[in-house]
Order: sequence, then structure tokens, then C-alpha cells
Amino acid sequence: MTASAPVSVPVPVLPPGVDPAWLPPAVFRPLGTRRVQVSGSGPLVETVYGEVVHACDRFGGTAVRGTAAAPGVPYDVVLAVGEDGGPDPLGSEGFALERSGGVTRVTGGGPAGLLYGLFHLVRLGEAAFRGGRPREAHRPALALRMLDHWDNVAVHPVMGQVERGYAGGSLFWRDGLARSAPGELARVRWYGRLLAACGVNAVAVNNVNVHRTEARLLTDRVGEVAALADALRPYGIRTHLAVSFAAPVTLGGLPTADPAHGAVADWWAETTARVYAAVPDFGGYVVKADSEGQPGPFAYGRSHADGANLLAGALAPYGGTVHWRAFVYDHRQDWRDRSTDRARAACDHFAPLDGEFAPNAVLQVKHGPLDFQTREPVSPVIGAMPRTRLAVEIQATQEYTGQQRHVCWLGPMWSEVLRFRPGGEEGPGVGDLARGGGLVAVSNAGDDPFWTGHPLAQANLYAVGRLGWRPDADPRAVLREWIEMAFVPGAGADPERLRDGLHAVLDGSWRTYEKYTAPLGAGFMVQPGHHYGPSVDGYEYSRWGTYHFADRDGVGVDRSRATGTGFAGQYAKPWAEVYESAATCPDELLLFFHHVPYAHVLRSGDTVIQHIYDTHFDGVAEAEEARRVWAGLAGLVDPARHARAAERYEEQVRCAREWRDHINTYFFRKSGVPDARGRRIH
Ligand code: GCV
Repeated sequence: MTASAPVSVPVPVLPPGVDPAWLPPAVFRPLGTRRVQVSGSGPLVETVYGEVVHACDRFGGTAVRGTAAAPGVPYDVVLAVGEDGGPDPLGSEGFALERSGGVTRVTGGGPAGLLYGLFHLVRLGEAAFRGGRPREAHRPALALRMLDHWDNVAVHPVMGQVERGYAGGSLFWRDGLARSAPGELARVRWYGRLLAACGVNAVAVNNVNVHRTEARLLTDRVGEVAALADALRPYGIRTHLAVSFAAPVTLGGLPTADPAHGAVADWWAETTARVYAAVPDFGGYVVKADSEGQPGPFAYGRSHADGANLLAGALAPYGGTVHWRAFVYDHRQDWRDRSTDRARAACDHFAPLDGEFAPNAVLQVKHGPLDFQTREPVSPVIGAMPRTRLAVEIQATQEYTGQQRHVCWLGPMWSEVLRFRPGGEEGPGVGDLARGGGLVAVSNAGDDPFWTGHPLAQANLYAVGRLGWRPDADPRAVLREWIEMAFVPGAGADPERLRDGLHAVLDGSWRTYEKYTAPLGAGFMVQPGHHYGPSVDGYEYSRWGTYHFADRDGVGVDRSRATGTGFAGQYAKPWAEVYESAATCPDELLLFFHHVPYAHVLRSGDTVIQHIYDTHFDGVAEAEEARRVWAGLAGLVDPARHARAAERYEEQVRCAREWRDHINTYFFRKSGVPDARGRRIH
């Protein structure tokens, strides 16, 4: 290869033994065998150039930097920054792609757009360099595509290093310190590279439950945040920090954290100035306030808009944003009290505040009203706050969906959420309503060699960026892209069998998981604390507001307006009406919205009890079949990846049987209704 300028930003070295996920070297072959010109200025352009040089070094192509270089060289690929004169502006993260006269051209609206354009070429592979291709413009639908890491700096006695983490330790922190040794930062940079390749542009590096050590990242330990930000920046990732609302007291020594006190606002302003001195492109704060024991504005009789606006004010001079979480509910509920409904809480607290949040305050709303259960309706908050910037929060870490020991491809769930139209068919979708705030996912990555514990859980991480880029994307197409990049390059002679096998085990895996776990929208039938495996009554008599109310006659929570908690009334029409009646409520959400007798006939024609038995037998059969299909892919998949997933399939099948037998036995004993098909229930 030849290069006319030094490489400013070399590609990071993947530490030995770490899986390359969706960026194995072979995906760069089509680009790396060609003559490629890179022009434009700015650090991200140097990253693009570094990638091109790396690819050409490996595969024999030619990388040239700058427009003036080597006039007359017939380039195959031209990568440039600047508006290309197309009908609409590309914007800083958009890019245009076209191919004519044997040249493939990518024009980034800005340097970040060029970076995304480069990875688009990589995704397209050879197809980007064949025939003609009319101009296509690509722009992210959501400006913010973010991963929240629930990573503790120091190991927490109960939650460990990563709260709800199933992929080893933190990528960012170890033994109470940032992982700032060169090899460790290379891994952080690699993480940034993977994220850029799927479209993510922001990362919050610490847990929203801000413990004492983590709190100090805001003040005397901000240098450690800066080191991580330096490692992520070359891939266009801005760093955000979770902070404690009580920081003015706990760190600043003030007597109060009351938003109405001038000294509190001054403290936040001074502290934030120091953060920006250390991290000039700092993204902003993430705040969990008045939630599960975290401090918040309620202590001072202030609203959550008061609280959010306090931090927004400190961030505004620097273009930062506060992500204020709407996960506020009473976690000391009395299970005997059937009128209090945790599902209502976010809407009750936040909808009245619509229009009161500062322009740089984003309300971050979990996609469902409870807490990332396998099946929930879309949170009514998302349709109820048209004058507020909203971010939708999803959970890539599989807290309630098999903890990365079970295969559970969440693309279809997230896609259903993002396509849901809170105001009915004519109104905007959730993906449109999140334009002002973005898509935020709790990360499922850690220092595990496969990044995500289960190698197939990488697909969920990949989908976060791609669905943030295009919330209306077909999840099957997203999965296909991931398969093509992460698996097909190593598949040898039979890629078709590999593709079919991977789709067979992944496409329907969320529904399979749903079948053998909690039925029809009932949630929280998990073991308390760690949330893995079945315990039907594990949360039934607890303080967390997570009940199913099963008795000898029926099961489910009456959330209707007419006779229940009124939650269904938090939706606009048509959903308020659809959910209000058991006759119109979709089967898969029936027990979320209604308490029904076991003999209730579903829209599918089955009784509730028979549906429970059937789906639990079917779900286990599907998990067993997936294990069989996976075993048949040995030889087409990298042996280490294959072995890791094969081992996890053993656990998945074991646990699925456990779920089936707990759930079926529980409901058989409660209801006394035998299985119509006479199968063995314990
Ligand atoms: C980070 C659930 C999880 C908690 C998590 C919380 C949240 O309750 O179990 O571990 O805390 O959600 O989203 O803040």
C-alpha cells in the first residue's frame, strides 16, 4: 500500500483472545483491495483514513489522503466531507453514497457522517463496488443513540462491578479505578469502534445508582472520565456521566441540594465548568432521582422539572444535555393495597410537567411502564408529553430476558415499541416521538472475551445503534446485517446453511423465551434479587409493586378504568379503549391489563389456562430445537464462539424446563384444571 500522509489515528489493536464481534478483518476486504481517496479535515476524518490505511495494508489496496494528492489516479473509492449538492442537507452525521463511472463516492455531511459512511461501505461489502448506484442519502433519524453502562467503579457488595451485568467486569473500571493502562484503553477504543460501526454516538460510563466512589467522577476523579472520553472520541462517541442529585451536599459540603438555592446552582455551574475543562465535548449528565433510594428534588418539595432544569442550566453554556429518568415510583408499597399501581407512577409524576423542562433537558422513559419485562405495553408517558424532549430507554442487558445465558434476540421487541403509535394509526410512532431525545439502551457489554457473555447477544448490542439510526428498520434486516458481518466471513464453503441456522435460532427467540416464562403479559415471576429463573410468587408479597394476583379462580391485574387501577386510562384513544376491555385487549397483554378467570377464552380461541400449558410445552420444545440447530452449525462457526454458545444452550434448556414445570404446576395447583392434552404436570 502507499500512503501520502502519516496516519493520524491508527486502528486500535484488539487485545489477544477478544472476539472481533461484527468487525472481523475480512469485512474490510472489499474496501481494502481498492484505491481509496480520503479527503476532508478533522479528527474523525483521520479516523476514517486510519481505517482505510489499515484495510489497504492488510488486503493490498491503496490509501491516499487529501484531494490534491496523486492527480489522475483512477480511484475506485472517494471518501470526502462536505455537502454534495443533493436535494436536502445531509447534516453532520449524514452521508450520501453513489456509484458511477466505476467510482464509489461517499460524501459525509460532516466528519462524523463520513465515519458512518465508511462503515456503511463495510456493511455493503462487494455490493458497494459493483455496477451503478444512484445517489442515496442516509441520515440518523434520532440524533442521540446512546448506551448507558450500569458500571460501578468499585465492586458493589451486592451488585458487583456491573449492576445487572452478564458479560464479566466493566470495560471502563477495575478495582476502583479507570482502566487507563494502554492495553485496556485499546479495548475501550475497540468498543467505540464497534459502536460507531452500528451507529451509536454516546456512552454514559457509570451506574445510574451513584454510590460514593462513583459520585466523585464528577469532581476530583473527573480525570479518569477524561481518559475514557479520549479513548471513545476517535469514533465519534461523546461521554456522559451519571451523577447524584445530592452531590452538592455529599461532595460540595453544602447544607442542601435544593434546586431553589442559589448556592446549589452555583455549585453545579462551577463543577460543570471543571468537567468541561477536562472533557471539552462532554455530553452531559444522566440522573436517577427519587427512585429506588436515590436522592431527588422531592426531599425539598420541588418537582422533577425543577430538578432537571437545575442541571440543565449548568450544562447549557457548553451545549450539554441532562438525561432525567422517568423511572420514579413507590418501591415501598403494601402488597395488600390493590389501588396503588406502579405502572401508573411515571405518568402520574411526569405528564403534569409537560412543557416545563428546559430545552436541554431530556426525559428518559423506560419503554414499558414497569421495568423491562419480557412483555409490557408501551409506556403511556411517551404519548403524553408532546412538549417535552423524550428519550426511550431499552435494556440490552438481559436482566429479565435470560441474562445472556438464554438466546433472546430483542430486535423484534424494540421494533414493536418504536413502531407503536400512541395516538393511533394516524399519529406519530414512538420512533418519531423520540427524535428530540434519542434511543438509550442499558449496555450488555463487559470485559468478557465475547463482549456480551453469550456470543449471540452481540446482536442486541448491534441493533441498538441500527434501530437508533432507523427506528422503522425491519429487525430481520438488522439481524441479517449482523450475521453477514459477524459470522459469514468465517463460514467457509456453506454460508447459506449458516445464515439459515442463525436465523432459525435467533428470529423467534424472544417469543420462545416469552412462551416458557411469564404468560400473557404477567411479569416479575422471577427469583427475587438476581431476577434469573422462575419464582411465581417471588415478588407477590413484596414491597416492589410487582404483582399478578393469581388465586384459585383467575390471574392478572385489573388496570381498567371501570373496575381497576385506571392505568388503561393513561393512554390516548384508541389504546385507552382497546386496553380497557378484556374483549379487545391483545392476548399477549391480557394479564397486564385484566384479572380474568382461567376459563376466559382468548382471542386465539384457547382458554387462558390451556394457553399457559401449551405455550410452556412449546417454548421448551423450541429451546431444545434451537440447541439442536446450533449443534449442527459446528464447523461453520469459530470454535470458541460455538463452544461458548453450546454451553449456554445447555443451561437455557435446563432453565426453560424449570420455568415450564414451575409455571404449569403452579397454575395447575391453583386452578385445578387439567391439561386438555393430558401431558404430565408435576
Ligand atoms: C440501575 C431495575 C433494576 C435495577 C436498576 C433499575 C433502574 O429496578 O433491577 O438494577 O438500577 O431498574 O433502571 O434504575
